[in-house]
Amino acid sequence: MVWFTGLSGAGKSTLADTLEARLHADGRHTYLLDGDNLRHGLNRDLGFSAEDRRENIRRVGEVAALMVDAGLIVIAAFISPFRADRDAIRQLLPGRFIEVHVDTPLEVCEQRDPKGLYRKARAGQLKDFTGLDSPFEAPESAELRIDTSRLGVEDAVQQILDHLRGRQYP
Ligand code: GGZ
Repeated sequence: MVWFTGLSGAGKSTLADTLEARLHADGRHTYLLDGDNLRHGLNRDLGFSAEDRRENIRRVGEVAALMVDAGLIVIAAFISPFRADRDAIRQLLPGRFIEVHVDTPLEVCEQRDPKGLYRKARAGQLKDFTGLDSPFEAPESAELRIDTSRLGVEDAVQQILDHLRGRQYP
């Protein structure tokens, strides 16, 4: 599976969508898990406290492992701010967990602010916002690191596809 981690606005969903489209075009069976389809259903009881984020990622990891077992290429796009939580999923999927750190600088994410969430958080209307008053623990050994302020979407996705092919994935 390909696991995108990074700040809000870093470009995780855009990369995940484009990667999925490219894999589809190649006839691969994929499933995309992201905050949007999970936090409205399975995880709708969870907020953004550290405890809830941990539970969010734990459930996503379990679901992803089931889907990988079923033979799908699973793509996940979550902030997933805690290293220990991401590492736990790596343990669940030995040799099949490809971590992509979408390492776009906070200032760029904040400038993009596609949903106005950084503005709200700065105004004190949104608490526990990642990168501002809630931590993001950067990966220490992600398989790939992509800064979308320096690399275009198509080039970034090509880099991920090259990595997958190099591993003869799946
Ligand atoms: C971070 C928040 C918050 C807070 C709402 N902190 O850019 P988005 O809007 O579309 O994606 C973010 C999404 C994060 O959900 P995840 O499930 O990926 O988070 S985690 O892995 O930390 O559990 C953002 C929006 O929800 N959002 N409040 N306080 N992002």
